[in-house]
Amino acid sequence: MSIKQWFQTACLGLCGMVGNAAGAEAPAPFGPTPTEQQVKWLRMEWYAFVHFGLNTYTNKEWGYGDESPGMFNPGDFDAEAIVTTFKKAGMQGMIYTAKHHDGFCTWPTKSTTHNITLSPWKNGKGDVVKEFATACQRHNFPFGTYLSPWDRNCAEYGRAGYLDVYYKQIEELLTNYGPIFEIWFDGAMGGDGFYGGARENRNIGKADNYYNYTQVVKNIRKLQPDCIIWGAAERGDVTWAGSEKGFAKDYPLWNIRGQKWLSWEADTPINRRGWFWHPGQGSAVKTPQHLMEVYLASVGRGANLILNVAPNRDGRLDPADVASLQAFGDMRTKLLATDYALKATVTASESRGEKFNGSQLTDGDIESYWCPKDGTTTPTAEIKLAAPATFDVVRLREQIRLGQRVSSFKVEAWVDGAWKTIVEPGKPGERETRFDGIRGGKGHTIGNQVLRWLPAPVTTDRVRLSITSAKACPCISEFSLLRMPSAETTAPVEPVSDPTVLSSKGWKFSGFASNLAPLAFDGNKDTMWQHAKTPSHFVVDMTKEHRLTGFSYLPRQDGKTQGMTTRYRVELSSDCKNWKTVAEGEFGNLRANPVEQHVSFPPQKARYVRFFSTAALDGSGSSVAELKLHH
Ligand code: FUL
Repeated sequence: MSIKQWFQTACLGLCGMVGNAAGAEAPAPFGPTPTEQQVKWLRMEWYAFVHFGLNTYTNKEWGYGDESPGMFNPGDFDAEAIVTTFKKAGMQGMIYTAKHHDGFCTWPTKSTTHNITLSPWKNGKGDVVKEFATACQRHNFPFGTYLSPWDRNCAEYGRAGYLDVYYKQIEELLTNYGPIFEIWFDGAMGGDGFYGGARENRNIGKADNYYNYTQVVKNIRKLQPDCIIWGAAERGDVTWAGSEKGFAKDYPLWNIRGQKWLSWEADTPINRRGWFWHPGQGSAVKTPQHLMEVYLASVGRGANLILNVAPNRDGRLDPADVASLQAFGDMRTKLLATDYALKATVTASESRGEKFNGSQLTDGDIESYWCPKDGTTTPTAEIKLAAPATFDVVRLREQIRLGQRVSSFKVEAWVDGAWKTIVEPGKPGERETRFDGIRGGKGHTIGNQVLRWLPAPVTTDRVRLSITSAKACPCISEFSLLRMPSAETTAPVEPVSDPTVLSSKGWKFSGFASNLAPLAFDGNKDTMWQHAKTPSHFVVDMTKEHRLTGFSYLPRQDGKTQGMTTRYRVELSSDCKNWKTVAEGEFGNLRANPVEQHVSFPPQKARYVRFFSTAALDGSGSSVAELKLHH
């Protein structure tokens, strides 16, 4: 190297350093920031939930706690097949219900005898948790576990003695099965149950006090510091996104609670019948298109999605669920496969130095980010594509390691010689709830990522991003332009026929509020039979004898829970005098998931049906939105 070259190189290096020192320092973090584990977790986006236990065999969503372990016998269970199905669909992990509210432990726990050692499966030597954990490890697929705090089997539930049992269960699951990426503590707490034979109602008061979640969190951190803790009265890392429909609460979505970073997880079953597998559920599977909306309303708002796919009584996934999962998975993979903004040239209104300039938006590196100087909260960036492209989804990501900052943004496209707004900036106070704004939604918060599906595809080679409000200088790591795959590219899901429903034409009604009883048979989910008392009942006269095999019940659908029937009894008669009970039980989990419930009973002939609402939610009153009698 000549002296001149050496001097030039040294000068460039020095100037670079000076440049860096003057303007290229990273901004200080703003507000609460996520832990490394939370960052990693958010980047997983979506994973499977697997509800599989005694309820799989009883057609129930919530077992009472007195079910026999003898029923659990999944002759064809294949954890490997389940894990590879999830992986193939693009899921990033799975969480298994090691124990649901019925208290049955699907691993050979030392904490209670109500466990899998009493099941005929593998002659009492089976361990579902182990089989899933091993298959996951083999496929490098993160494994997590759900352990219901509410235990309707345990005699000690509601007293101090149960805590030893519960803590022991947590310890076993976090010690014997390798790394657990997430542990789930359910929110359903206390109520009636078997409780070792007491068959009574047990109220635990404030869950946080009873379970001592501060202690639980401490114990978990000691055993597995990398494990994400769901729930635990918000003492953990992640909280429930507030529905069991898969949408993340409201949008805008902030990951901030006071001084703490708290992320959101939206949960939903792929099948409308519930979290556990139910006979004949095939036709109730959600379509790939619907799952895409769920994805946009959860991951697309900055949360994670946990999608339940339940094994059947053989221990296999339902083919209808698998078809829809795979079709949605393919759709998602295609959506994310081509980013038309990748490597596009970016001219930003401002940046705090080269390391933070506009091109960081389109470099495909999730860690680098574009950031203006401190104090600038409304910068803009023009993105020039190498060639015109057609897209209809815009994705943005913030560098969340530095905190969540952006409250609203706008995107424009250069169309026919002018800037046209394609994502309107959100205004303060506006909210998208449920599935609102899935198409044509506004630009509010970003967080880990936001996906905005435009009302129609746009073709252009120039796009402009404007941050319209932020709490501190925005740090935007990625800007992408994507194309939603068309619905035709997805595999069709074979419909499986529902049980045959009797026509209610000409039927007569008596009993309480019998003038409203026809509303439970009118095919209109928005009208209902209701009566101010519980228990209550009405009588159906089908005017002639039918062979009945079961019924389905749709709880009230108006968003209210008061008077929602949660316990029922069905009696049949041929003469309206002598009655025989054919079905009796509980509709579990209606508060969180008020979906249609199906009950079968041994076929019986009858002309009269008496439906009893024996318990209901939230005070007195009984209601039924729809009742269908099956033959
Ligand atoms: C709810 C439970 O009550 C349901 O049965 C299900 O496990 C769901 C994921 O959480 O709170």
